[in-house]
Amino acid sequence: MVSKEEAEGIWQTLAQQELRDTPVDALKRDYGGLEVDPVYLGDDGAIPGVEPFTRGVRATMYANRPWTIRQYAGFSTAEESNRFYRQALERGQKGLSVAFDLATHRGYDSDHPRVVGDVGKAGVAIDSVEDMKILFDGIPLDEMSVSMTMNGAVIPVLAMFIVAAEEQGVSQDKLSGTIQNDILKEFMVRNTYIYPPEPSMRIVGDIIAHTAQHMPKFNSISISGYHMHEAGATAVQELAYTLADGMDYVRAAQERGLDIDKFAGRLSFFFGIGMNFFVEIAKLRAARTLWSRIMTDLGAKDPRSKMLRTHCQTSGVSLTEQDPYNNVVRTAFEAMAAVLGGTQSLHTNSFDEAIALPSETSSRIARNTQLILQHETRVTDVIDPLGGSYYIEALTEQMVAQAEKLIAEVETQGGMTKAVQSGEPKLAIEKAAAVRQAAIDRGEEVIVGVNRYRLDAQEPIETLEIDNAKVRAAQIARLEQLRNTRDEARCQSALSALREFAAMDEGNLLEAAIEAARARASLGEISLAMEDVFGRYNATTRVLSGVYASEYADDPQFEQARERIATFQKAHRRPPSIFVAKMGQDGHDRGAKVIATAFADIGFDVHMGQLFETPHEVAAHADELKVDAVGVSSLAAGHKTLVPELIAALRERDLDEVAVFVGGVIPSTDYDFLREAGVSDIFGPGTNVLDAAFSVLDRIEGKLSNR
Ligand code: MLC
Ligand code: 5AD
Repeated sequence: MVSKEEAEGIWQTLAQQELRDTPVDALKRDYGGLEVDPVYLGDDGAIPGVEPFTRGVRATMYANRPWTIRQYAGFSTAEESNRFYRQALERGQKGLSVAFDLATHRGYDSDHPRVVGDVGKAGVAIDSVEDMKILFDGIPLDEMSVSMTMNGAVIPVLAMFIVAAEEQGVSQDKLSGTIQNDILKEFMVRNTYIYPPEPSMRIVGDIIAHTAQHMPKFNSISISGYHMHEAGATAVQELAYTLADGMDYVRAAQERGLDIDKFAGRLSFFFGIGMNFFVEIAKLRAARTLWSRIMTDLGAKDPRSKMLRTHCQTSGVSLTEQDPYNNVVRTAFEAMAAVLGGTQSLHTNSFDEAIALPSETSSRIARNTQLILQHETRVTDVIDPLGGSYYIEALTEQMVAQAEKLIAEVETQGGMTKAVQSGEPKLAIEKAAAVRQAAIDRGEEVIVGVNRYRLDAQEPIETLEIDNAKVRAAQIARLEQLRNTRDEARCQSALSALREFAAMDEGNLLEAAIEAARARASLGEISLAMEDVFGRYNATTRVLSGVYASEYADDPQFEQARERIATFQKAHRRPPSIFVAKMGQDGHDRGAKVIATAFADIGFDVHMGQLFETPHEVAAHADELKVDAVGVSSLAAGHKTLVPELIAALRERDLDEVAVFVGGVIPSTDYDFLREAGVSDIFGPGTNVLDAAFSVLDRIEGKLSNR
C-alpha cells in the first residue's frame, strides 16, 4: 500500500494531466478564511482516479468538471420534443437524453393496431429518419452528447440517429453519447424486449462491435440497475445483478473475438438513487470497486477499461402522488446522494412523477435542483468528501462483500443470460418488492404524506396532457408521405439484405439497418425484417405466493380481509375472482405483480394476464375465466384510450356485471372521466393494498346482490 506522501504525489500528477494548463493549486478554496484543499487523502492508499476507483474515476472529479446535467425527456411529436430540448439547453441543461414512446420501444410504427393507446404518450414517437432529423433540428450532433434510452428497437433507432447526423453533415466518428442497449434487464424488469434472449444478445454484440470500430466517442451500452431499483430490488440486488449483466456483455463481445481493451472503455452504467442516503452513496463506491476487480479478472489491462462510469437517476418509486411538493425535497436529497457517490451524469425527477409526465414548471424545478447543487452548495469543490468516513467505508465494504456473493450465485447458474431465462432474479426482485409494500402498508416504513402526516384534502396540480389521437394522426400522415416518396426498390432491397444478415447469423445488423434507414425504411419495417427471422418473444408470467401473507402474520386487518373472503366462499361456493390486466405496450409490472401476489394471499382467485394485451384480448380472458372483476394496471398514460375500449369490449360480450378497477399513475383530473366510462374504483400510487382489496370486495358483492 502506498503511504500518504506517495499518494499525494500520485494524485498531483494525475490531477495535473486532467487540468492541462491550469495549476492544481487553482482548485484550492478559501471560505472566508477557512482554507479548503481539493482533496483529502488518508493512509488507506485510496486515491481518486486510481484503481479500483472507489473514490471516483477521475482524480479531479467535479472540482474540474461537474457531472453532466442530463434530463431524460420526450413526449408527443419530434417537433414538440425538439422545442423542449432546445429550451432546456438554454436554461442550463448540459446533455440530452431521449425518451421514446412505447410503440417505438417495441418496434411498431405509429400506425400499428396494437399501439393505438401508446403513440406519443410516455415518450416521443419516432417512425423514420425524417422524425429523427426533426428531433435534433438545430442541435449540433458533433458537440452535444445524446443519450438514447432504447433497448428493444435499438438497431433501427441507432441506425436512424447515425443517418440523421450524417444528413446534418456529422460523420459517425464525431458522435458522442450513449445508447442504453441493455437487453438483459429488459427480460428481468423493464419489459421492452422484442426478440428472444439469444438473438437479442447478438444485437448487443453487433452494436458493441460497430461502435468500437466506427464511433470512438460513443458509449455502446448503459448497463442499468435503475429499473431493478424501480421494480423493488434491494440495493445489493441492484448492484450485483447489474454488474453480472455487465460481465455477460463483456464475455459476449469477447466471444466475437473483440479485444477487451478495445471496447471496455466505452461501457457505461446507470443506477437508481433512492431515499436511503448513505446506502446509495456506498452503492456507487462499491460498484466502482467491484467492476475494477471484475474487469481485471476478465483480462482488462488499460485502466480506462476498469473505470465504472455511471449515470444516475433519482428514484421514481420513492415519489408520491399525495402531497406532491414533498417530492421536490426527496429528489434533492437523492440528487445529493448521487453526487456524493460520484456520478458522471444525473437526471433529477420532477415532482409530478407519480401523476403525469413532467410539466414545464416541474421540469424547471427538477433541473434547477441540479443547478443549485452545482452552483450554490459547494459540494463540487472537494473530491469525494465522504472518503474515509468510518460509516461510509464500512458500508461500502459490506456491500462489496454481499454483492460478490450474489454475483457468484449467478455465475454458478452460468451467468446472467441463463439466470434471466430461469426467471430467478426477476422473482427475487418481485419478492423484495412485495416485502417492502407490506412494510409500507403496515406503517413500519414511514412515507410522509402517505402513511403518516397525511393531508385531509389535496389541491390538484397542473399536469401535462398529451392529445394522443392528434399525435397518432400526424405520425400516420408522415409515414404515408414517406412510403409514397421513397425509392421503393432500394428500400425493399435494403430490407432483404438485413433479413439475410439476420438469417445467416453473419454480417453486422446495425450496418445493414443504416443502409435501410438511408433508403427511408420505417422503424417498424426494419424491426419486422429481423422479427421475421428471430420471432417475437413472449414471456411467461409467474405470480409469487405467500410473501405478503407471511409479512402479515397475525395482522387484524389482514385477518378481517381473509374472513370476508371465507364468508364469500360459503355464500357462493367459490372465492371472488379477479383478472389483473396489463394493456398496450406498457411493461411496468411491479404494481400489477404486487397486487396479484397480495390478492392471492388474501384469498382471491387471481388470474394474471400476459403483458401487452389489447382490450379485446382482456375481455375475452374475462369471459372465458368468468371473473368477477378486472383490475387494470396502467403506468404509461394509455388509460384514457384503453380502459373505455375494455369496458366496451366487455359490454359486447354482455359482461356488464364484471367490475373494472384501475390502478397506477392516473392524474386525479382523469378520475371523473374514468368513472363516467364505467370504472368502479381507482387506486393511485400509495394506495394501501388491503384498502384496495376491501373496495374490490364491496363492489363485487354489490354487483352480485343486484343480479
Ligand atoms: C469528466 N471528464 C473530465 C473530468 N470529468 N476530464 C477531465 N477532468 C475531469 N474531472 C471528461 C470525460 O473523460 C469525458 O470525455 C467528458 O469529460 C464527459 O464526461 P463524462 O463524465 O463522460 O460525462 P458524460 O459525457 O455525460 O457521460 C456520462 C456517461 C454516459 C458515461 C455515464 O454513458 C451517459 O451520459 N449516460 C447517460 C445515460 C442516460 O441518460 N440514461 C437515461 C436513462 S432513463 P471523454 O473524451 O473521456 O469521453 C431510463 C428510464 C426509462 O432508462 O425509460 O426506463
Ligand atoms: N419524460 C421525462 N421523464 C421520464 N421518465 C420516463 N419517461 C419520461 C419522459 N417521457 C422518467 C420517470 C420514470 C423513469 C423511468 O424515467 O422518472 O420513473
